[in-house]
Amino acid sequence: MKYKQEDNQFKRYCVTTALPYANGAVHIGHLAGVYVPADIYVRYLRAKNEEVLFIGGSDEHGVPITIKARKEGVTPQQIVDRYHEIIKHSFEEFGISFDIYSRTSSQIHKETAANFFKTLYDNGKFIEQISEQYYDEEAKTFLADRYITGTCPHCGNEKAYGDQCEACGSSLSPVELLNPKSALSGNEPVLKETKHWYLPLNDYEDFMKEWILNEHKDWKINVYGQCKSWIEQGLQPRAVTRDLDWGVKVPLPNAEGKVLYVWFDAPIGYISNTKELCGDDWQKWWKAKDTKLVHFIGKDNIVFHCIIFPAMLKAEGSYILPANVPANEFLNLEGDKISTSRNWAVWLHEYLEDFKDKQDVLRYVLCANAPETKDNDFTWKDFQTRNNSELVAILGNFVNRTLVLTHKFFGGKVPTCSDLTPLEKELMKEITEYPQRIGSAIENYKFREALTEMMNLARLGNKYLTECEPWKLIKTDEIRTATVLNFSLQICANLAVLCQPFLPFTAEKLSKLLNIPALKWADAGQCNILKAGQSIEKPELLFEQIDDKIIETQVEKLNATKRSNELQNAIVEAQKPNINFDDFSKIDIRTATITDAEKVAKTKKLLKLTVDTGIDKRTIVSGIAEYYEPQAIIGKQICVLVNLEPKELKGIISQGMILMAENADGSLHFVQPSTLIKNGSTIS
Ligand code: B3M
Ligand code: ZN
Repeated sequence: MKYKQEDNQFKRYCVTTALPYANGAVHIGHLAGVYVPADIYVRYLRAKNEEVLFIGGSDEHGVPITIKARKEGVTPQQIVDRYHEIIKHSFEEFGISFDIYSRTSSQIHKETAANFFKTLYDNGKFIEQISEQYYDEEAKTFLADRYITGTCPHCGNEKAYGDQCEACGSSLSPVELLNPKSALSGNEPVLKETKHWYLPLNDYEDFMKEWILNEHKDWKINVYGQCKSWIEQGLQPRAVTRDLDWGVKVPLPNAEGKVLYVWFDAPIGYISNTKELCGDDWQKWWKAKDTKLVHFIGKDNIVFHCIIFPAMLKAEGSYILPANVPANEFLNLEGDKISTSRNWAVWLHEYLEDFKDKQDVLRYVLCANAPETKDNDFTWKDFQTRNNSELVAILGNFVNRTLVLTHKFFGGKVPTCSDLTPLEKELMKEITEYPQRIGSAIENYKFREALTEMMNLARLGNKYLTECEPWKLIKTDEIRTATVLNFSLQICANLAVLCQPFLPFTAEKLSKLLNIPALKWADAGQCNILKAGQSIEKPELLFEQIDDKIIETQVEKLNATKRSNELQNAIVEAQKPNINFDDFSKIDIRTATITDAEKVAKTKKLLKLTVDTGIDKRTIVSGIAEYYEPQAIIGKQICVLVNLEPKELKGIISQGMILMAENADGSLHFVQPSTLIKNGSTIS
């Protein structure tokens, strides 16, 4: 054991969560993977009276942010200002209890990151390397991989990026692209020499083998496995700078146009945010050997937090290393990978709008279904079931029955507990064990298990009520009924403490109903939290049923996204062979107005239309009955091919053809002039 800090030496906890990129909002995948488990962890630690710091913030650098800004014609700063606000606000409302949520475009971060780099540089921890990179001569700038598009050498996709082909999934380097083009000017980029600083990870291989592979067998299997495969493949020097104008400037002379690589500066954001919050007191959170540093992240961030950032900290020399990195796998949505670009997500800020005061329902579902050991799926149906048959039917029901009966039989005062039967004695023993059982699951990052245990206590309460039937007992034995309800109320009080980490809003509500302050973990596990005679508030439901209609609305929202994505991706029909101008001039298209419309009897698709073509009033039979109601289209202006040979359809002579656009899903839509035009005007 050379590097690992021992568990029994920890006096305080520094808990970080991955900094979300400020180029999009936060969705349920982020929440289930990182923020909900981290928040449960710190709320539990606080309830245990531990000294804990909970750090969050936005990651505001990196190329995707500059790309989004260019697309929208605004500055990168405007992009991150917008999303930082949305993210920060939605976390707050959702009850993610950060001690600070700051951002990497702050001055203190720029200084902290630049100083960190400078320290490593001054101590000779980097190597300098010159390499050839693509350069746009018109825009006078080096091109980030994402700014170069070209043909994928593997599958022929013409829109592959310099780092990846999204069609076949292969990762690429920009020089592999055929016909490379700069996204800035559209020109072919040229190769030009550029100097960068590299962290020689290969020098840290032995350290990683010892520290992770030998000493940290306690890390989660998915985390340990990824580290092992990285280390065994051999670590390579990693560039920590980029040619880009958005980021933390490289603090060296002759480094114009160079910034720190976003994955170099972002994790330092944890440190800067600590400084911002704690001032001079920041060091104990990052340098004291008795601080336990824990990074909550998603599985795509493992290498950065387990290998690269620790190598940076090790190179600097005065920092502690993470004691654990409990990364989760991914959460899918209705069977598909969550995707920001395809808008396939449940966005937190939208959830908070659609489900007012239901933060705990989502927190519950995301924890109960957290992708702790494998990818998991979120479905709205499951969301509904977990709400209705677990939160409402188990936890809510138990508390409500207890409160209602206390009011009914004992005027809303905690009744006196008299002689305990073996049933209560057994129950009491069980209750004592819950805080420790739940706590140890949380300490081992088994949040699903912890939540199940908490719910088991509510199940126990329900079973107890069902067995004792106080609503019958009251007729024969008031003293015994008092004991049963006292006991049930004590279980409610225990739940108010033990559900705090998972369901903080509910815990608060329940404590208010019971007239108790927010209690500490150590207060749980006992059956005398409530004193006989103390009054409790009028019952109020902790949770309400979510009915089918609400779920259908959400499912429909997703279906609409799916349809719109399908339209975007649909293949466009190939162009027909060329015609000459003479061919074209034979076509006579005019503006016209529909003056009458009716269904053609015994057909599904046909409408018989009367149209005013400006030349005459005529009949046209059109195959649009599946898309338009006759009454709804009278008065519409349309375009008509008027010199098409008449044709008989179902016994009606049709004189011309209405121009329709066919959407990718096969639906037909009128082609209309953009403003009202005199009927009979030519279209050319
Ligand atoms: N912003 C990547 C991500 O959101 C990155 C995390 C930074 S943590 C220092 O997946
Ligand atoms: Zn490809």
